[in-house]
Amino acid sequence: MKTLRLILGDQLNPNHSWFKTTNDEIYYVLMEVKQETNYVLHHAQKIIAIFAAMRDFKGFLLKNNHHVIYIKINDKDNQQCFKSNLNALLKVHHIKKFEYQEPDESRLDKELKNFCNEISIPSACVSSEHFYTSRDEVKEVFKDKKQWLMESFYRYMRKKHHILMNDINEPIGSKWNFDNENRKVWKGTPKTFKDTRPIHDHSALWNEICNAQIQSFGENNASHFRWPLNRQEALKHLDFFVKNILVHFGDYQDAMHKDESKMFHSLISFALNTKMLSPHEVILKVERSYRDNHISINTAEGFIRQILGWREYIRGYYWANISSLNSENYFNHQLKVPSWFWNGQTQMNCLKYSINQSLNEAYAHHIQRLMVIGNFSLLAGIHPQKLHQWYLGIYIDAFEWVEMPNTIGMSQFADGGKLASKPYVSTANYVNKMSNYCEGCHYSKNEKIGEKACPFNSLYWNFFLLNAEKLGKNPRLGIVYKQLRDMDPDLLKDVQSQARKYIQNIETL
Ligand code: FAD
Ligand code: DLZ
Repeated sequence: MKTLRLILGDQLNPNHSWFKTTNDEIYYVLMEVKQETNYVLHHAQKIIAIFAAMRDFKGFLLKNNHHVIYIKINDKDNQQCFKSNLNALLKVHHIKKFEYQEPDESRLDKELKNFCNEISIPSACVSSEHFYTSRDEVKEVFKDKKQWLMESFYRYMRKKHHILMNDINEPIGSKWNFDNENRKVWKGTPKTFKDTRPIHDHSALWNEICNAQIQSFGENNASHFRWPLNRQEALKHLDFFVKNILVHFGDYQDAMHKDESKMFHSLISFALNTKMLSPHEVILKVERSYRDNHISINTAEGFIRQILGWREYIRGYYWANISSLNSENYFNHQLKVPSWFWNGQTQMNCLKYSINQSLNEAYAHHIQRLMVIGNFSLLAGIHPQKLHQWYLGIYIDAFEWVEMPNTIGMSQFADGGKLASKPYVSTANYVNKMSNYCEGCHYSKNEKIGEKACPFNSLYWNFFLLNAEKLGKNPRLGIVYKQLRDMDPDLLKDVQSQARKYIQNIETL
């Protein structure tokens, strides 16, 4: 039966069972469409990466003798949205059946379900064969639980998939979690690694994107494009990471430095999220490296937890909470995202470095996203969904299923604490401890009040004062509220007025 199979821009998995055999009756379609480039203002590199990777995938399909229909952004018949293009293709090619892989985003999930209900031919949705868990598994694990503790889900996953477990199904090293050993400050040694990712020239593609008048922001780096864009490149990059860099990942996971955007992080999130790499193979490679005595248990466990634990948990959380994630705003924060989030022009060094790096590379590591940019946004009172749009646009790896729970739940506590047991916020002290950002900063990390006082300090205390009703009884915040009770009331008043001044003048910080 003549069948049309849709492949989305983040479904570039050459090992999917769809591609195991060739069939003259099956037509694959990939589309570059403004519907997808324009739902949020995207970083230039994200658009280039998706289009370039989709075009590469077309090459893979053709090489393996599959029929491919590829709609480029400037093709004259491109109607710039999935539905219209699909309807046209069904007619022109006399298609008798339509198939697609489970989308990871609820917007597209609904759209494609509706499309299937509207057409008169049979249709089918198949698994993307990527994740360990189904959409509902995390929800099942936590049924009836108010708080969704990642750690308990992670242990369940370790046992279920027998990862880093001994013969009697106990965790190797007699501990589930070695996080306490992962908090080292980085002072220049061990040396970081030269960027060995491939270099592509995508200037011509960038011209096509510009000709299509797609709006974007950030550096395009088109002529010197550094992201792995197919499975071979991603595997080579992963192998280099596991062999050379991973050994330092655990120790310096939380460290930040002005001259080092990547530290010892893997930079595999784009390849994973577009499904060029599978989470299973990444985890098995890391476990093998531990069993071959190349890395310690704290390193192996720390890295595997990110993918087997956090990544799967975040996805389950997304599908369980999607109906409320779009409106959740526990603290009723209303501030718009300051314009310097798009140009990096702020006098706060930590934000200046983290945002400029994101603009230049479409990448920031977890602690920069959480404990610098997210930390500031929560303390200042930025509207969580507006912030979510910014995060969804700027990072190369940002797809709603993973970005939204991280932003709304983990970083902004906008779900009232379902995902995180306390808000991830800090004063300048934490940023100074984990980075060298405070050196040479316009603001003073040690001051709470005064013209040069670091905004993080007054905003921090102001945040807890303002939200005492919502947070005061949280057992994990007992020390914070005791410190507040012990503070001189006059100092507290000054701190609050300093914070108010900073919030009112957020554009000029
Ligand atoms: P590494 O530090 O090397 O970690 C290895 C892998 O673990 C990552 O590639 C990723 O697949 C997985 N991982 C680690 N932490 C998380 C997490 N919290 N949630 C899900 N997977 C995780 N990650 C995305 O993939 N896309 C996003 O859009 C995204 N948005 C984020 C927004 C905020 C506010 C925060 C706090 C975190 C966000 N993260 C997101 C999680 C994390 O920051 C990135 O996965 C990580 O920085 C990617 O870089 P890396 O590949 O070098 O990761
Ligand atoms: C992010 C993105 C962009 C920028 N462009 C396209 C596109 O033109 N065609 C496409 O199929 N997918 C694109 N994507 C990815 C989707 O927007 C979407 O985020 C994922 O498919 C959801 O899981």
